[in-house]
Amino acid sequence: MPAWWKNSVVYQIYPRSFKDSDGDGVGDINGITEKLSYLQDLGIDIIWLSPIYQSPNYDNGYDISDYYQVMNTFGTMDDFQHLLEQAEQYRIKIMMDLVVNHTSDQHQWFIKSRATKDNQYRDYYIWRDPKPDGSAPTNWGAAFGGSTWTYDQKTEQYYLHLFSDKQPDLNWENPDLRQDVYQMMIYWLEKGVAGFRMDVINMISKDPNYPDGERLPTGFGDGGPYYFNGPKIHDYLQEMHNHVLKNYDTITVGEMPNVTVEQAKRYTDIERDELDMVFHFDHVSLGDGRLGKWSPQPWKLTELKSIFTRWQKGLDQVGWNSLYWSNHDQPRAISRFGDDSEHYRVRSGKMLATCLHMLKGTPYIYQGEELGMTNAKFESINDYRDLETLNAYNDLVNRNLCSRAEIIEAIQQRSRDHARTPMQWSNAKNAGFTTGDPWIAVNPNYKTINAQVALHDHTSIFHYYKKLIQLRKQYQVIVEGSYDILLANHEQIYAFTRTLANQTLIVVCNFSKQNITFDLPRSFDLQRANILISNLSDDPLQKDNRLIFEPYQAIVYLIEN
Ligand code: TEU
Repeated sequence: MPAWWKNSVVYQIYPRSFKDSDGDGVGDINGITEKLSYLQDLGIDIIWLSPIYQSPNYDNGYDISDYYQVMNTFGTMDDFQHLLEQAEQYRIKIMMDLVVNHTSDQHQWFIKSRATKDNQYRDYYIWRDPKPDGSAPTNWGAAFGGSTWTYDQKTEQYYLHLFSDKQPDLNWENPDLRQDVYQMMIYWLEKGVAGFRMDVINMISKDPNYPDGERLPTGFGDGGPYYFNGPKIHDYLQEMHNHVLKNYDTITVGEMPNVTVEQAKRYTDIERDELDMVFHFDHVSLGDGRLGKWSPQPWKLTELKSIFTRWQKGLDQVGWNSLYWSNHDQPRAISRFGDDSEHYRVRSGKMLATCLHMLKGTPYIYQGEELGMTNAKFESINDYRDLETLNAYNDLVNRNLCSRAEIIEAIQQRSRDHARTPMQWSNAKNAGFTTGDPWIAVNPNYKTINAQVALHDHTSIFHYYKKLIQLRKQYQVIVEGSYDILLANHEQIYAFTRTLANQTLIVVCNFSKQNITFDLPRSFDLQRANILISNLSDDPLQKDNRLIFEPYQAIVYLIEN
């Protein structure tokens, strides 16, 4: 019997933008509780809750100042306990977001650490002397711009921060720090949470020599080889398993930028007692240019298919895949991989859902994906809130690395804020998200794209996701079937099979705006096939397995031998 999380579907909630119950313009925990019946109707099994801990919200909760307190804006610990209890009534589990590569600079640990050079918390963080010329210990660039080091006048040392200067990296070499993290995890598991999504967990082990990296187009050095998948990462994860996770029936997923399939096999091999699955970034990095996501380039379907095939085949016998198109850091899936025009938004949204949910692994639905929410067409930089976006807008132009027009174009495609506009519940003011002033503008298309419309339209993306989730519960071939690619070199059609015992699924998705004629191998007798799900009503089958697919058409055939 496969582990329970292998045939589950996870729904990610970014609490700040999900539902505001008290009119302060920011989503909160009681707003989530209000919407549990909606999530039960969709059919999801697990909620991944982005951080709800105390935070100054410099990075919207990914900068934690107290792991044991609920963020005041989101509510109280009693509100969270009530959410847990209500979710259990709906048979929905809740996994927390574990952010332990760094804390907020307002965490008590860091306040004490930076006070003097010889207190017990000094080594909870990573302090280094300046180079002889007074410069930073390494030439590494931070994810949110600038150097990864900030000089502290009081103790005359630099501290490391791979993200922003308000997110100092924790020193996992320190066993006392690790024990404090494990105790905190136990605290939340004892409350009844089902597990953790672990934020950039493959960055917690750094090369102790802190060497300079190769120079990048940004002007900084590439520190990646010295902090991604570092020397002690497996020791730390196995220690975490032995001190905490082995005592609970948890789900764990490690967010891992720059992880390869081979490394993921080690992280998720059940025999190694580390994690259940990982989030890789290979597909969401498609088209990244010399400035990464801020210089987006065209991408080809054959590249996407090659990535999915590498991960499907690589983890088929050892480990397990997570499956996602978007999350709180990524643009909206339909705008990124589909077609958010009025004509093709719904159809391409269903096509993307078909493709992802028929792959082998645990699917993750990001809030609003089931409604076909799209990128916001913000015209002004003043509409954006995300520090990563705002830092890029200022830094890249000020350092003449791109023009103002180029960075605006890139932001309109890739800003994290596209995933963070308020959930669109109805055509009421502010899309029914808040009775107050929303912390970020609502996407103007909420009048027509919202849950109220979707629930009453049996042809909506919502009901299509609902059916995909039901199929997963009904057909074990979707959960366990082995994957093989078809038409690998086709630039418009993504076709693959899933096989288990005498059942074969043939999944066919047209990722293009064109009518496409193509032939499937005659070894599959499509005349005998049943159509499990389709995003259009018409049958594309001509004679001798010749198919004519309309733009963004998707079909899943089931053949039973
Ligand atoms: O993101 C990790 C990460 O790699 C980010 O650089 C993210 O992928 C990038 O912003 C995409 O362009 C995690 C969290 O998901 C993110 O929200 C946090 O800001 C970040 O870590 C720091 O905690």
